[in-house]
Amino acid sequence: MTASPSPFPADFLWGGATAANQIEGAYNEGGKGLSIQDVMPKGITTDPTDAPTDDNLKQVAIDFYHRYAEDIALFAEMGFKTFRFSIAWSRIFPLGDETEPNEEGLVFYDRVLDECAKHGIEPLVTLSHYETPLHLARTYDGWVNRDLIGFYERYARVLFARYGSRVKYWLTFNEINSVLHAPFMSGGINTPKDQLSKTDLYQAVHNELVASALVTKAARELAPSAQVGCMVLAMPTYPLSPDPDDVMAALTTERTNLAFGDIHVRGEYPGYYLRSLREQGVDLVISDEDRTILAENTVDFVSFSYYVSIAETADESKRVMGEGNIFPGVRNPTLKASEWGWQIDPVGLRVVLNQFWDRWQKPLFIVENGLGAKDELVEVDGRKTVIDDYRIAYLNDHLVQVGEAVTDGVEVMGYTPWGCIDLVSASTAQLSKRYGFIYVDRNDDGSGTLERYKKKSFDWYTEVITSNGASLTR
Ligand code: BGP
Repeated sequence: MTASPSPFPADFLWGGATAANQIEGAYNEGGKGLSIQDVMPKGITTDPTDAPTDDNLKQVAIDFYHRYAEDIALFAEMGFKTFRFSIAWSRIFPLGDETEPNEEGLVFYDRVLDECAKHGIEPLVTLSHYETPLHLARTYDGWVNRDLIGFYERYARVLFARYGSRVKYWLTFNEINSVLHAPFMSGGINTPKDQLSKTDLYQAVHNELVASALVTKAARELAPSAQVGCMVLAMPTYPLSPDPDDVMAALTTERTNLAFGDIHVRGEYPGYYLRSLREQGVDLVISDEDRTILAENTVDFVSFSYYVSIAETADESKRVMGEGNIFPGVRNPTLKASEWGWQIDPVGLRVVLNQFWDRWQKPLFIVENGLGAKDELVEVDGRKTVIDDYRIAYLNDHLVQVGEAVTDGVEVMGYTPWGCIDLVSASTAQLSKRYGFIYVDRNDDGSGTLERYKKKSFDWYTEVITSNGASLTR
């Protein structure tokens, strides 16, 4: 155990990350419309229901809608410099295609921002985090339809005009590359995945990319001091063996994710991506105006989630699949996995930081990382807590690698571990898959008091932030 000088810059943004649909609850309060999450009671593993059902934990989630002040105060107690949350599109535009926003929804986020300001916490806001208004999914087939671009731009303009002077960091689409794998959750695409044509799917991707660039442009007009980043799901992909065919296979798989950063940073479709579209028989509608919008409105920074790395091989017989975040990958035999089968690879975070920096030379923001685990609430010295040494070890080891990347010369803006307070899981809609520094007393069957309890990791993270990373165990 050594306390060496910290490699982290003095203005490093330590914090935590959440999403509206996973914390707020109040799914039908304050004039909110339904979102796609309101018909996904079991996460992405099952088909959406026709209408909301009582077994959907997200209807109450962790009740952040009513407890935000208490929760933000707890984040402040840990010393958070930043708090990542998303704005629920359906609170602002309940159907999504209205022309006037819902004032009550805007007021709620005014209050959240006031609370952040009170504690000197810099908000980091995601515009769209897997919560497209349901009406846009059911009536327009979500992002397959170009009309969504206009609806999203209108929504973003309302937010920039209202909050632009108070929010410096904005993210356009959470894990934009996940639309290829989870079209309903990520792209509000109502057509079932197995009936969706490749052309429709990639057209939806294109529409989101154009929308991302258009709102970047809008932010520059309406909120000139703001910075806009893309948000990609990062999954470093290693060749399963040194066989050159495996190396090429790994590169090809990884490029299905890298393309999204390439387009956001370089403002054009890379050649390998166009080739892949051609070979899949995909015929996209891309206007000259779209090309100009993409080229002229590239991002200020790149943010990403990182939980797992995967392997890849050209040899079909060796493609033993493991779990991944949203989509699976070939299992890496050298790594251990979480209780949910996600392989744990701290060095992969250093790899991806270096790779992205070398590739794009844009500041990088790690806006999700963490360990989903089952926790046991115990009593220590008359206080309820969780002794989550496994979570501390996971986060410590990943942060040590972030420090290494910083020492490598990578520009890292900050680190917001996922689910800084326990929340409903995106993939499985469970509360028992816990990520937080703060335990929330709510169970998968909906029982529980919603009381908050500080875990052991709460004190650990406080120390990490106070020491600017010097307290990490290397
Ligand atoms: C990311 C999502 C988050 C979050 C996280 C953890 O893909 O952006 O919303 O949920 O993964 O995944 P899960 O909740 O499935 O454990």
